[in-house]
Amino acid sequence: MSESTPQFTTTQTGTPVASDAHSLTVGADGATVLHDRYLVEKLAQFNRERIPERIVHAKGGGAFGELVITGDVSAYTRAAVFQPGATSETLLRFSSVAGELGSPDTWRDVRGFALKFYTTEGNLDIVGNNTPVFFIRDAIKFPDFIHSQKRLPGSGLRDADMQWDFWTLSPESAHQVTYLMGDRGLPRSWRHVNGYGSHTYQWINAAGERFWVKYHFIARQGVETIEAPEAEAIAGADADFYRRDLYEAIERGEYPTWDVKVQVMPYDDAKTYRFNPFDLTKVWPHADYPLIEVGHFTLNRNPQNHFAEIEQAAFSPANQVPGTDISPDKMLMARVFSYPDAQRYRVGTNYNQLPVNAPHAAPVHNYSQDGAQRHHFNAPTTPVYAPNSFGGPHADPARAAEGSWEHDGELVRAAATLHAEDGDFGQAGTLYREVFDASAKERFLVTLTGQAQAISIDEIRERFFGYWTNVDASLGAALRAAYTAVAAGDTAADVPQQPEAGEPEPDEAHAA
Ligand code: HDE
Repeated sequence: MSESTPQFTTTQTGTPVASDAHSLTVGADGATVLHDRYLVEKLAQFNRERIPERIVHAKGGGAFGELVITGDVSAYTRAAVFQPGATSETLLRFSSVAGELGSPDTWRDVRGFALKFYTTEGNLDIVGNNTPVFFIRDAIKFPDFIHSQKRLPGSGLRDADMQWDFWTLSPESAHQVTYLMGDRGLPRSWRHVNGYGSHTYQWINAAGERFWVKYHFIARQGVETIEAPEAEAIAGADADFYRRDLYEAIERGEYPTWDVKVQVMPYDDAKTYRFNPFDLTKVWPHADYPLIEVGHFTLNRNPQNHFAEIEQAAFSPANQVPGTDISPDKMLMARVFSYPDAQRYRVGTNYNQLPVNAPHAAPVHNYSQDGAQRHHFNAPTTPVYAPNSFGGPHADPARAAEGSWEHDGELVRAAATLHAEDGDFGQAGTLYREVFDASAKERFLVTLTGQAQAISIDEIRERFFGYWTNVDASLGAALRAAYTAVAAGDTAADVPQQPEAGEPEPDEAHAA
């Protein structure tokens, strides 16, 4: 409790109130009079405490910290945030994808890993997940994908038929679904997940040379996972398990740290690389483009107010800084529109004026004005239009000179087509055969067998077996046998064990 002298309760406009426990009534317990201004204000404010939850990634939590650059990547980017020795205040929000605001943290899901670096050149947001790829490669399917993962319109219930109908009709999903149904779908805590920018982004160095990069955030505390029975028990006992873990760890002074690394692809490689380097369902094998050290960030400060600083936090791939930019990844281009649109709807048109979303280390100079809840405004002497003759802010010629890839027809054509080794199942198979160890493969088979049992429509279940056979033929056979055995009432002991996986493809060193 506060040590200071107790303050009088006031209205929202600072007037001390007569009572916080008794409405203004006729006599001690008579009729309530409508001109009880504080009663009316208190009830009306209460009715408006909720803003629309995020349509995806609704349940989450986060903390603040600091990014420290210990490597030297100045050959690839001029961004001040990534220069040797630079430090930047950081916000990281973790989340699940499909669950609503009150859903259990430990439901099987991909985890959001949304970073905001408050840099001296404006805020840089890297809004990724704990997996390096995604379910689809075209944004037009995103609303459909999310609909299929949420609830049936009639019953309001989640539904395995709907989930697997979408996934088995969208083969590009196989890589990400392999991650999801594997151990990474059940993290031990948010502290024990890696983060990935997932997309290919662009870096531009001081000489204007461009590079393609993929961001990796590697948990120093290690990637740790839990098994389904434990995750289900926790979901019933504590829906906020991950949020509580992160908050209490930071309160204990146990500050989690992630190493920041990048894979760098020379600009022209993109035109001939064996995979389409802008295809979000693919990783770049580390053998092709090894990880380069950039620095690390540590979370060491809990939010003072969860609603103000985490629920209202607005992350967007549109928030880039000089020396970074987006790439011709069509998913990333659609996200540049969608996130600010979602935040204008969810938080309000001036959402970037809220302290958590405003730049903390860079000024704001532009001609936007007014809009609901406008808080910051230009000096009266600043013109409200450009061009002008009165010294108003003007564009940075260095940025205009940077140009970009849009004029490079060969690159845009390369980005527009699938490349030699593009396929929907190759990297999923490599992940299963080369990254999952024997026990992970066992858990994977048990999880998928359970998924097969939850599917009620034979045609979808047949496609389900075909989908996993395309990932790995031996997995598909074991899965069909396991399902058949369980469906026939055999005990788990009779379920065929995981057969030896097929021979791994050469040169498919899958990115961890
Ligand atoms: Fe999101 N996504 N997304 N997403 N996403 C949102 O923005 C969207 C995608 C991710 O902690 C929304 O403010 C589209 C990929 C995270 O606040 C929304 C597409 C990746 C978060 C939205 C994608 C993500 C979001 C909902 C297909 C990882 C939570 C509320 C092109 C690489 C950020 C909001 C936070 C949130 C749109 C796909 C990660 C609706 C259109 C790919 C971590 O705007």
